[in-house]
Amino acid sequence: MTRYRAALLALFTMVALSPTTAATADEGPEQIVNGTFDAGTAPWWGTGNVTLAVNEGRLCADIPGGTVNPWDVIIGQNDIQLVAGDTYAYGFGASTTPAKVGRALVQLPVDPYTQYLSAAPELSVSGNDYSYTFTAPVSLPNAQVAFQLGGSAEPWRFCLDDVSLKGGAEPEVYEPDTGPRVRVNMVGYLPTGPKKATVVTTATTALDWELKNAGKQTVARGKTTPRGVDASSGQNTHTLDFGSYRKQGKGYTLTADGETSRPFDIAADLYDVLPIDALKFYYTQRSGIEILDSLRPGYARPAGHVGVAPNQGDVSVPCQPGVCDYSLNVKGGWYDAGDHGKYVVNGGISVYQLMATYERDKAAFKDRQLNIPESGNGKPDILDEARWEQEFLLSMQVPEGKPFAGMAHHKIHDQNWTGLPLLPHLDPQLRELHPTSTAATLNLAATAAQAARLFAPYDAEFAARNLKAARKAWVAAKANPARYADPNDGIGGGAYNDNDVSDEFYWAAAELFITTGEKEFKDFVLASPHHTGDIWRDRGFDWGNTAQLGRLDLATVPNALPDRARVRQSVLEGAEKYLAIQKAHPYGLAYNPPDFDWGSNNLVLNNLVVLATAYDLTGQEKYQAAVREGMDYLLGRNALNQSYVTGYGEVASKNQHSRWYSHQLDPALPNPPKGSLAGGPNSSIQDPLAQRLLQGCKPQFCYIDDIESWSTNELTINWNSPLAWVSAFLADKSERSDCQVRYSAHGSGTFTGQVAIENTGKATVDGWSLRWSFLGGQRIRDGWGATLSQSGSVVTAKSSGKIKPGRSVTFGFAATNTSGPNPAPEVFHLNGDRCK
Ligand code: 9MR
Repeated sequence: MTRYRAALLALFTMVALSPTTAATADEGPEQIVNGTFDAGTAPWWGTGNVTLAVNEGRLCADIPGGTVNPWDVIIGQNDIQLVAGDTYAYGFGASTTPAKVGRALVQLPVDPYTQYLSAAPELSVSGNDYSYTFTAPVSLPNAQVAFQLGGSAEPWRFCLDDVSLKGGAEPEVYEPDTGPRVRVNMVGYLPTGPKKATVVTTATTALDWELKNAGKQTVARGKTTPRGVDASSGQNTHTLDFGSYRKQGKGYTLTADGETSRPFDIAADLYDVLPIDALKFYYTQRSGIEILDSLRPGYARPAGHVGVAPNQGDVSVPCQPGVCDYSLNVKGGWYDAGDHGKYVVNGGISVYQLMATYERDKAAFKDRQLNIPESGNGKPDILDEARWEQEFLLSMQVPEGKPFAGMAHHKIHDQNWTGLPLLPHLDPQLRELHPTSTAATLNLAATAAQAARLFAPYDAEFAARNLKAARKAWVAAKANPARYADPNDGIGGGAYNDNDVSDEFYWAAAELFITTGEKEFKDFVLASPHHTGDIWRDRGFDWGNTAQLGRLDLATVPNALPDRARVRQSVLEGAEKYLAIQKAHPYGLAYNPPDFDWGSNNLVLNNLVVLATAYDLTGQEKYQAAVREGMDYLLGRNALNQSYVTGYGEVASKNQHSRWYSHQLDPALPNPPKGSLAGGPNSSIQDPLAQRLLQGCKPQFCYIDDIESWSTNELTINWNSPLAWVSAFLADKSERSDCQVRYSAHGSGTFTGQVAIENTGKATVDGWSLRWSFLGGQRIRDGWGATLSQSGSVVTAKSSGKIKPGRSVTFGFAATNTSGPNPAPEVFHLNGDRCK
């Protein structure tokens, strides 16, 4: 804080805008947050053309020249409470180089921007203090203090300090409504899964708990376990475990310490619909296509960015000035989040995770599941949805003959940030391609290689196009290994900058190797530090940390890597780490850094992906239990006692930051669709609303379900993708199937195989069909003990025989393997259900 003592006298010469004495108002409470800039620049904001910084205790900014209107450059603070009839004293200190006349306003933050105070301070180089009084004509929860500084031909510098607005009522202190102190997964629990809850209490010794059914009868009871103060919430906690109760039913509640939890179910089909909803999310994120009411009632909107005014994109999008001399048709894809930007790095991990969800359990994903325009085309809807994005990623590749051919442009988005709400087809901003980056190019290489193998059975042309693009991207990335996205390129869209792309290289090489089996990629994978290093960060993987994607695929997707057993073992090491974090956490969170990251919910989920993969690799119950318990946090067992998935649980996020699901701002618009994940607690609270309301928050409390809180409450394509992956794992009916398969193969070139199916269940299997995929190009030639057929990579063995409980049947085959590795299939389905 500094003062402009030299000009103290000026204070008495300022114009008082109302006859009321400043002294009366001066006694009122302070309404401005951080008017001294002792706590940095937050929650002050500036228009996109100014950068706010604290300099010697003052807020200073270089004001650009060449603007026309005063409001072309603004520095302000929002959400100031005014009380009608109350008189306010408003003051600040300011200096400029050179001298200027500014505009100081207290106003309505939206059209018609009614001004309650409007002054034109003469700003000087030596600095002055300014003060005014005014009487508020209306009561308002969200008035705006604004300094309008535009309209100058020449650039100049503005410094501000000691902004104060005194008067009115005590500013509201935000207290989240956290409901009953017994915290449960409000959706419910799986009958055979863990069932834990967290109690917030001052008690330090064990408490009694009771489980009641919907009829209020007590069906189980026990004692809590005191867990002490939880660092992520600052709360004293106990946990309680009712896992031995397994009876299915609706409307259970838990009571402890005189508090009764919100109701929940115990049901085997608890997660059957969540993966579908999580995947349906992508259709309404689509750019370049009309969203049909018949497919998503209440969500219809015209196609966004198809070159129809007022849109300026995306059919022929130029580069930013000086970046390239061509335009690209980059229509389509998904909007990244609540903005209209489309970013290759983030699109990459999102589409990867959709394809990985499919690749993990192909039989679970079918045509007509997602109610999308492609439903009914005979292909799994999840692949159709993934293709919508993959086609966009392909379109971002620099064409032959141009500089950086084969590289991918990092992103395409608006020239300037737009306000909310704004439906995609109404966005009037110029759209621009930003420079190519190595990270984007490797995201393209990885996902295109993955798409090549997954689309092969459905569309050979698309598969081939992807493989070609992947190879080109790989060569281009190797030739340009350090073209990094500019961290300052964040106007009108996110920067998505990342200066370490060694992990993207590893991921791309892994996907290319799995798909092609080629030596170049194998050698690259084996030599990469990410192949053997401890990549299992406490904070989880995400768009900027992608080595884990390569490692997980090398462990789970059949391939002939020489050290594959070690790779698989390494996933278990990661899982053990997350298991230990979860065990120590009174909310059962497998994520617990001292500060929570932007989009923490997706990191929570990605740690669960590692745990789930460990279960897929070993079948060990502890890993499955950890995934199930981990999901409890997202659905209500947390400090805020709320679900972060729209439409799931009695109290759930519904106001995520989005320009088209802006119901909170315009009742005519919808809330986000059921199954939309909110980013979740973010300790850094970068947006002004969170900065105003959540200052000093403990990690779990750094969240607010308000559309303005873009740093804690956005929705994105890369956050819903792990939700789809994990919920598909939870919905997996494989544990309901009772078979175990042993597969062995001998020889190369022409080889023979033997398959034994054991009925591990209690009922006789009367007639059977066993299905698997040959992913190394193997072809069945002959079979015995069953009738074998093959379509593409999918092999089916059929028999009309019986398999009694506890008994096995064995059959064999001869097959050819013309080139490369001969990976053993690892996933088998008996009569449609996945075997263990
Ligand atoms: O998810 C991104 C997060 O990891 C970064 O820390 C943050 C700041 O760069 O940006 C987040 O991504 C946002 C992107 O920049 C623009 N679209 C919305 C994304 C989610 O908030």
